[in-house]
Amino acid sequence: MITLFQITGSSSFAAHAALECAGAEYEVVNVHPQRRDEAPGFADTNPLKRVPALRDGDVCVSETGAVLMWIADRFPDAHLAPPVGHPARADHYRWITWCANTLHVGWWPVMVPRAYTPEESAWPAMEAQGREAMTRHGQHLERWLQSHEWLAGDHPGVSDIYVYMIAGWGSYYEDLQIGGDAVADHYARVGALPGVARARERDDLDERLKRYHPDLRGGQPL
Ligand SMILES: N[C@@H](CCC(=O)N[C@@H](CS)C(=O)NCC(=O)O)C(=O)O
Repeated sequence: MITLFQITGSSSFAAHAALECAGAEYEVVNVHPQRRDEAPGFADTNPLKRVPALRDGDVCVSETGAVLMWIADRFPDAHLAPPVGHPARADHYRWITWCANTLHVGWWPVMVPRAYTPEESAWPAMEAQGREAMTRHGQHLERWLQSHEWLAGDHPGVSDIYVYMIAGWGSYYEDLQIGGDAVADHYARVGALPGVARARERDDLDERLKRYHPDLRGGQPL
């Protein structure tokens, strides 16, 4: 049995959506963000106590990109990644890695500048630089999606789901859009996948990835 440790509406959403798209049998353990020690098995699965973390038999996987690649390889019939050796496999590796090392972390100066410095006066400049960087990353994505339906190969895959989640967080900011029409169309295509729609519902998220109940995680008050 696969166990996904998650915090609803957080970075674990992509893993949840990938498991749904894969048709996997799995259970979720809802981790309370402020009481992470209470989730049985969580610290053993990811000593950093960050989500997503996945246990698959004796295997423990954490880090969003790694979890997504694990799920894609574990369920090859779901075509969530081009096969090993296929030229599009290179795009799969590239986009997953880019999401993990650029797009995902690109949000942090915008969302949590205080994590970088306690100097409150520096936060606005940090946020402004972060927004500029996110705009550039959106342009990079836009260029690729202007000529590609999916990020890697002919099927929607885990790299599409990762980008969907990270670009979707742009809806928290009315004045910051990631990419242009091609990214928006891709967002709509990925969001319409039945597995993604089911995960959204289970994570209590609307179509813009906003929480219906911002003060709840896994049904529990924050
Ligand atoms: N690099 C990690 C980041 C995941 C992450 O930031 N998870 C958040 C929830 S959105 C978390 O658990 N943060 C707690 C912490 O960093 O201590 C990944 O890609 O999985």
